Amino acid sequence: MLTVFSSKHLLHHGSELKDGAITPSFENPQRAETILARVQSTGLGEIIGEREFDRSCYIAAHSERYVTFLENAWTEWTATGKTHDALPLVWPVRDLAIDQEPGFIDGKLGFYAMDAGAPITAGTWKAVRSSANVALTAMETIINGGHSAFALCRPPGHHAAREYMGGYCYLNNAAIAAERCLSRGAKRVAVLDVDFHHGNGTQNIFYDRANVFFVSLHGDPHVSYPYFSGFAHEQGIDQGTGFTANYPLAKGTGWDRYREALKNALDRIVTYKPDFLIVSLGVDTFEDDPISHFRLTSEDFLRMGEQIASIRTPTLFVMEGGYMVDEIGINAVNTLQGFENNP
Ligand code: OKP
Ligand code: ZN
Repeated sequence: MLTVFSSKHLLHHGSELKDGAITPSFENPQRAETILARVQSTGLGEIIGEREFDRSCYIAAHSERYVTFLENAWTEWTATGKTHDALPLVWPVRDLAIDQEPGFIDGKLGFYAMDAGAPITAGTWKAVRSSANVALTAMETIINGGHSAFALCRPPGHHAAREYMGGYCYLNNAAIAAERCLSRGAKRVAVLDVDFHHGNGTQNIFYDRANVFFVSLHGDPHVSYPYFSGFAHEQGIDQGTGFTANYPLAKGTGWDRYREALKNALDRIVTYKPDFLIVSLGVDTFEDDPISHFRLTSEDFLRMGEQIASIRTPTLFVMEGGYMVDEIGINAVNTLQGFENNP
């Protein structure tokens, strides 16, 4: 399988607000480097760099003013004399005014963020753009006839909505790739999100759409981040009704229960008859993940890949989460090898 990767991800390394303290982010550069090393040592396939894409490709999935905010945020932040990472500190919840963009960076950070888990650093925008370009480059090879590809994206994207960042995510790489398929002639695209956390951003972008079927398996939001999204009753709205499917799973879910839910999700995707499948591949469902609580083993990721391959649809894998860095390469590449080995 072809891998697309950009070293520009190294430009992004920041902090997060966790358990009441500012700490180095679990989402660190070593994650992508470890996956890359495993792609190389297993001989998964060719590795290529990313192409440049026009910003209109990002605006297909995000608002123009949000992309402009991301481009300028670091400059506006440092213009106030600050030198450390930018994190938001006030959010427009419920009845507060959301009718206009604030005129100052502190206000903008809260306006365009769902949490304090997506720091803006000096290199963030360059890394974020390269991550989206990695997804677009890999998608392009499938649109042009390839059967599968791996976008080794970092930072991840599935918590990024049309107009906000959060949960380590800025641009929604999977959503941007899905929009690209549609603009290149696809009629229907399915996005299968197997990251431990609900892909609220992808759901938000496609919630009222029938031409993108979003399906997510994740930790029950009653007790798991992002808490405010991913319940089973969230199934889409207007024309999109029935084209979002959520499978919240209990703490401690292991392969037996996961496999059943995945089978059900894949059956629904087959019924939908998508031209392309995009997998938001998070491996934080691993038993030893430090911030999640499912119990999949490294072997289980092989089976997950086999099961995804069984629907015989051109498939783009987009890297999302996974924080047990020692095993992240094994688990991610096992999924891809499982996919390739399916007879
Ligand atoms: C990003 B991705 C809970 C802390 C949650 C944010 C997690 C973001 C996960 N104690 N922090 O979906 O892997
Ligand atoms: Zn996750």
